[in-house]
Amino acid sequence: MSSQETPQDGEEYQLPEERLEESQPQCPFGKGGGCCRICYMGPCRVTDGPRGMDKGVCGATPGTVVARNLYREIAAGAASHADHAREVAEVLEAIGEGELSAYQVRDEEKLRSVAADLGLDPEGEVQTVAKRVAEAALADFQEGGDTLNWLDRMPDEQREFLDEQGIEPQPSADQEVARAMHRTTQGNDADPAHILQGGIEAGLADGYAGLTMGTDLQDVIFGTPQPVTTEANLGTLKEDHVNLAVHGHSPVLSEMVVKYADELEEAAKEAGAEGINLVGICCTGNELAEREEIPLAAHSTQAELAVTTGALDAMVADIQCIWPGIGDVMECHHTKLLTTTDYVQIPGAEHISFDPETAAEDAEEIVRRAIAAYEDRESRQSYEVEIPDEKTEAVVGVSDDFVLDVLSNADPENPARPVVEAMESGDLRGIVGIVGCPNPKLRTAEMTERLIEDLLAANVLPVVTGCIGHITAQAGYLDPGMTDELAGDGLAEVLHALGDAAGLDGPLPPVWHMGSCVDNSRIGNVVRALSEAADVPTRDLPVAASAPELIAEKAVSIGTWALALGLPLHTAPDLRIEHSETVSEIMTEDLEDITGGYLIQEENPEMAADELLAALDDRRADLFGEEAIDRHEREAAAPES
Ligand code: BF8
Repeated sequence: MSSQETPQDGEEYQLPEERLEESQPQCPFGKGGGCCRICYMGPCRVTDGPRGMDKGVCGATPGTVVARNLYREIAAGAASHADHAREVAEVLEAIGEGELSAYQVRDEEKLRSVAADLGLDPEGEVQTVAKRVAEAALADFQEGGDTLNWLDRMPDEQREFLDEQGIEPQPSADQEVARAMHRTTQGNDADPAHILQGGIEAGLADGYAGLTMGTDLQDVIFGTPQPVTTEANLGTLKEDHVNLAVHGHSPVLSEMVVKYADELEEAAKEAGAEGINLVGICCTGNELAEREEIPLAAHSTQAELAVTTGALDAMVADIQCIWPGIGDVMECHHTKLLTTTDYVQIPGAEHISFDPETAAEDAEEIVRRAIAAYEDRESRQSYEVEIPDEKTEAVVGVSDDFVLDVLSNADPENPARPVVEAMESGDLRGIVGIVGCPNPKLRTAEMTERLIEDLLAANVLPVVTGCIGHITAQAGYLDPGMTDELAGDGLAEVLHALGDAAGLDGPLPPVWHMGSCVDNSRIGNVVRALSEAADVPTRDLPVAASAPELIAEKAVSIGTWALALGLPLHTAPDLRIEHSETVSEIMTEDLEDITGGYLIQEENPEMAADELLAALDDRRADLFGEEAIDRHEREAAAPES
């Protein structure tokens, strides 16, 4: 079944900023979390504030309603990542069974190390180990286990700490999501604190049976990234090439497109083009950039803009963050939108069902469609191509494996030592994982750029993923040539020392690109390694997380996972909790006693940076004593001799 809802002749399309403007004023009850529409006696608008009901028709309080809504957001995010990870696990299982010729194990060492960390036998034929690991992964989506296997990838100490509070996800990620939906139906779980505990458990299921499993298995099949240099922004499109953009999330599709774009280069030339220019959008862009050096053309909010250049011949998409508005823009250009996942179809798109078993044929068909669209562009009487002259260089693929290798080179006895010493001296005031999306509500104010520049100047290292990877690449923050300009003196020293330890000619870039949103697991792995090597619980490390422009439910579940690891979490826009004082208090205060993490909400970038710095300094003071806190401030204030 499909529908035709794209603009007809003469109608105009709008871009995200225009649609945002038209959506004003947005519903305050939706925004504050007090809109309950889970039963048909409502919708009810409940709030602890002055205007609204203090209970729904069923008697649900603002605490119940707000907590249920938040829990459902977290569960939706967990479902997205878990489904993504499951599909990669199915590919690994087929590799293990010798049933897929298009895919192989590219990183055998990673396969064996993941197997060992899961308590599986890492020895034997590659195919046998692959099957073993895939079975353990798929068991995390089935009934009957005692616990999620991938929780073994969690820091042990924090796992035990949460266990003591009775926090543990269901033994199957699917069961976790189903339980979340069931628990939050009308007339079920009504205690806000208890509901939020469920949310934390769903965040853990996301973090391990979603993010970590996804990254682990993608690294095994497609290779573990090492730093490489690529380019970013719409200036990476080339007028005289077949421009094919890959949009979505899973390398199972995009890696195959890379292969066939290469193989069909001659066919593109026969069609009159100079070649095929493959570029990446949103997270699949990050996946291809870090493994294949493919340019990062656009983040999700810019995907429609890429079409308006008139240079893009085809955009192929799989899952998640493919805005339906793209179909409208395509109608007004020659660009072909190709969807490939059977459960994701978009009005205005052509659907080519992609199946790992027929990956080669499907990918070839996709690339041939792009070449045909180029020929269509060329055959038109007139068409306008306007590619912005915007392009930057970016070092991407600063993976956890790379970082931990560099630290081991610097001090083989105790890899955490250089980091802990720099944290104590204040040369490295902390690390902030800056993750998530480009929200048009905050994009015009450059929320992310301003936050990051303030943190860098204060000697905080930002590590980034997802569309923040695109924003920082476009801003030049992934260029090692910017290290001395952007980083405070202490941080610059650390980045130079690590560059030396990595055997590079210069420093590491001021901001580290760790990959896609699924690759937030890489940040989790670095936190785990630091915690274990330094023997400091994750909830005591000067590490925080921020989603400064969050859009997706996936970003909410990733943030909840960070809270479960005991990290302070900053978000902008505010999470939808304003209408319940109880929920606001739990998330911003009480949670610290339960997981170690707590929520900071701030939409002003400079104030957000200050709050994050205060959170990091609190942890440094607890770890190293008050005197460690303001060394740099004292030095700056000292009279020159
Ligand atoms: O998963 S950062 S807009 S692309 S949700 Fe989506 Fe947000 Fe981009 Fe990747 Ni992540």
